Amino acid sequence: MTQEQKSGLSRRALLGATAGGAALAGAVGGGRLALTGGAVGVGALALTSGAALAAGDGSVPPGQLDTHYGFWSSGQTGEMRILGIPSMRELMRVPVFNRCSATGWGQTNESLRIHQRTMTDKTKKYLEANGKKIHDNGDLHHVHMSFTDGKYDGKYLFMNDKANTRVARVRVDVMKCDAILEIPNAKAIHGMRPQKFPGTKYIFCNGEDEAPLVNDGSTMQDVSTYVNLFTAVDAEAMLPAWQVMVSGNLDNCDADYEGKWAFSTSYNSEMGMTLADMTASEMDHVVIFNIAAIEAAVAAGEGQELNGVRILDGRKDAKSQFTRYIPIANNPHGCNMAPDKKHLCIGGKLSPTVTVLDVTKFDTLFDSEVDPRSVVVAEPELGLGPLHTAFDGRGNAYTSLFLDSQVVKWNIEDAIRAYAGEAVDPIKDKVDVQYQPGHLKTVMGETSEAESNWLVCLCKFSKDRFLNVGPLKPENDQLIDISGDKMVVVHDGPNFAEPHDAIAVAASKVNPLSAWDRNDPMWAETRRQAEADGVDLDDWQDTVIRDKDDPKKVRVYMSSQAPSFALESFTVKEGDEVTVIVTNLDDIDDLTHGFTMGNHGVAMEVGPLATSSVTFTAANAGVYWYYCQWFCHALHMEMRGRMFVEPTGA
Ligand code: RUQ
Ligand code: CUA
Ligand code: CA
Repeated sequence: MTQEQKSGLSRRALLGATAGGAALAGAVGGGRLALTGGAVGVGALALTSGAALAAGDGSVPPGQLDTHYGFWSSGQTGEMRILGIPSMRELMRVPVFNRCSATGWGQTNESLRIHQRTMTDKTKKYLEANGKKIHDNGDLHHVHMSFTDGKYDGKYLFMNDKANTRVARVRVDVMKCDAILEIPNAKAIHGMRPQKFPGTKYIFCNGEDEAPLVNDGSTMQDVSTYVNLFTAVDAEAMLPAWQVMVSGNLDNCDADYEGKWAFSTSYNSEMGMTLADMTASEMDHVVIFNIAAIEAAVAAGEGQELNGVRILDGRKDAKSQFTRYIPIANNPHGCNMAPDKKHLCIGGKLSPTVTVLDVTKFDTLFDSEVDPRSVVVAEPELGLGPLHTAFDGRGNAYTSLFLDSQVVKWNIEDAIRAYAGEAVDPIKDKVDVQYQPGHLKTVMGETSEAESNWLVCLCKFSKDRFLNVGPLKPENDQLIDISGDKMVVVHDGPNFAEPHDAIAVAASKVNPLSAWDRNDPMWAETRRQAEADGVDLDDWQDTVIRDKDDPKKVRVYMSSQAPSFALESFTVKEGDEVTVIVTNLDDIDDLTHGFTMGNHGVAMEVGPLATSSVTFTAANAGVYWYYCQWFCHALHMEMRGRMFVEPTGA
């Protein structure tokens, strides 16, 4: 609770931006924000200054820790970000689908192996033709944590890349990406969710874009050959488990709390190829996937195998037991399972409604010829452009209204009573957000342990909320206090492209290490090579090895210990393929070194007790300095050495 809210004066009222009602709303929310002594003492007059307002928003005092981790996707930036909640302080960026200058992600041999592990032949051919090793962009929409028994288990974070049809995994213990899977056959993985119960055996992945199943140019114009695929990924192996062909495309998805179903929205049931065609029909649908029926058919070898994955036909015409289609109005979008383990909420997008489905009734859809809409138990009209829904632990839902630029709080049970004919208004509150919200998340709200304290609302536009930084504006992650009857926006958080989605996890669930295990699987292959070269990575070393079979290849092993590298210089020849392997022998908390080779476009992070390696060709004779680019010591600037590249023939 900020000082201005305590005193009943909202920031907006002070700035004269909106009507007085907002000021009253400001006085109601719960007092969860820790107050600094300074904030308490600030007088009403001082509130008009920017500094006083900022102090009021700094909800977690310096030196104190947040109560929750926020894991943010970054959309087209392609990385995962970690923020503290409620302070909204950015704590870390974890490169995944992007190229990172600071850490060398996308350049180190360890990261290249992760990128290339499941690359399809088509992608390899494309990259080779374009002189590239990997796709170094991505469109990371959704981050979700692995589950055990419907609760976050703190083991993995999974995320999608819509741009290049991939899914990645981040290990929570080290907060690094350890697996990237390019999903064959499907196109554009958009919605992505881990199975909630009994645990995350599968990651469910929606293919959004339609294309011929065998996309080899033979049937490009014949849209009747286009399909969309729903993919289940084995979460441990990070390999595809099975795929189901569907009617229409797939947008967002979620899973139930019994391990029986997965569900996906489809905005293009029309299979249209133009905007007009995609929005032509009154109704689109939600697809229900019957996991047990699919697993049985896969085990029995039904369907077809393509590029190593078994594909079942779950399209409407196939009349299988794999899927059911529930008609939903007009281009639905969000797909959110409530923590009551019963209700699934579908955002109407072009329809002002959220459709509530009772997942405990889904069995009936497969038993007999029932009306598929019989599982709809509520359909409250909430406002314009409902996209996503979040939940608290008190039976309330919070839906983002993109067109209205609002968050609407409504009660699920009241919506069900209203749908049954009772005269009850399910809408409890609405709050303006700035501006055009997409995703929104409550703390632990996509698990059975939903809390009722904070809501983060990820706004697609900030417009006039921040200093102008040019034609490209930041976006705006807002923090909303939902502890009281009224929602209160308490914090604006400018964010670079794009705060697409986020989850908020209690800090007790997340327990990362402070130094690497020396035998971490991340550099198993590097260690194998070191062993073959007779190098002990656990010892202080300074070894230059020329490959016996391929004398153009040179491996340079060195350790780093603040403030020096074990090698003050090394010598190679023009044209050599040089691999530099650096082991950080400093086991002190927060002592990261780096290795940057001047004028070679080469830089990597070497964390405490980590081993990192990078390969480049020494193309020009001369002297080149390498240095440590992570500040590590008073003599950090002196942590450098020379590479001598001898002219060819020398
Ligand atoms: S979808 S703004 Cu990519 Cu998450 Cu709804
Ligand atoms: Cu080592 Cu800076
Ligand atoms: Ca449609």
